[in-house]
Amino acid sequence: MRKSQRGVAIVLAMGIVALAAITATAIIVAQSTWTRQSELTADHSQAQSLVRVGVDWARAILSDDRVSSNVDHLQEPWALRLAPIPVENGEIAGFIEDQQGIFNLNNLVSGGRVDAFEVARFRRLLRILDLQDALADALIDWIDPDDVPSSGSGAEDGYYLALKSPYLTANRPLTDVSELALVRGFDNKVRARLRPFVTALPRSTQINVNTAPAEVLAATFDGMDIDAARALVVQRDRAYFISMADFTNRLPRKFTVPISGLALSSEYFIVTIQVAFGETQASGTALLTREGAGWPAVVWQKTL
Ligand SMILES: [Ca+2]
Ligand SMILES: [Ca+2]
Repeated sequence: MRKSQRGVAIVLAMGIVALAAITATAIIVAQSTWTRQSELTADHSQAQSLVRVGVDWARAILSDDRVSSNVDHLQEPWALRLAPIPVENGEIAGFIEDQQGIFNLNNLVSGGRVDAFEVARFRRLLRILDLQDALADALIDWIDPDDVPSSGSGAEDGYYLALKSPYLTANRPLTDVSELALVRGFDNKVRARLRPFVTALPRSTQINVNTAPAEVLAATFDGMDIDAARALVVQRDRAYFISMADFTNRLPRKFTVPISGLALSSEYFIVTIQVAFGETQASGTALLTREGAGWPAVVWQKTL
């Protein structure tokens, strides 16, 4: 067994032991209930417990990964999508997604100031996705601390207060990408197009060139077209970048990039867990960070 496979096996074993313990509790709870309604409620709370077990399981995988490597790439165990694991009376499935391979919208404003370099990257991403450039202005205004519209297509309190259901501009970093729904111009269609390529992290972050999709790579590097970025992704997925020198050496000829703002590893990940238990289902997502020593921390968690 390869080292990475052994790692997965150990983590899986840990997860299954934890699942077995929770399932045993669930059965006792189920046996002690009399009505169908209370059975369903018990099932649902057990399903939610399994979601929390899944999140802890992701934390274990990410912790294990940090011990075994300095780089983060898509062939590592954390990036594998596992088939649903059967547990007594149900099953649990989940996956982990790196959040530094995609564009962090909170990079647009850093320390209260608009970051022109990051704004240029976001405008390129909008262009690559065939979206309106004006979206960048509205989003900058939503995040920046002042109340001055950044251009004719920007939007501060004046715009939002004039809506049928008025509200105020956040004037602070996004807590989650779902907040985009409140920002001028970010309708369902725009958000669906943008969603796979953007995130909202609690601080400015670097782009991990080992996990970024072609669209994000092309947006990150001024002058790199989408075809060149796709070619780079194809060869990267055969052999990940082991160092920044390795990355720059493998760029198309005559192409130089500023290395600032780039990384080969990641500190932020989102885990998604889906559980079926008895006749109920539960799901949850959590933003995890590996910043600092110790067990990966949960920045936020949502359970349904
Ligand atoms: Ca790693
Ligand atoms: Ca503002």
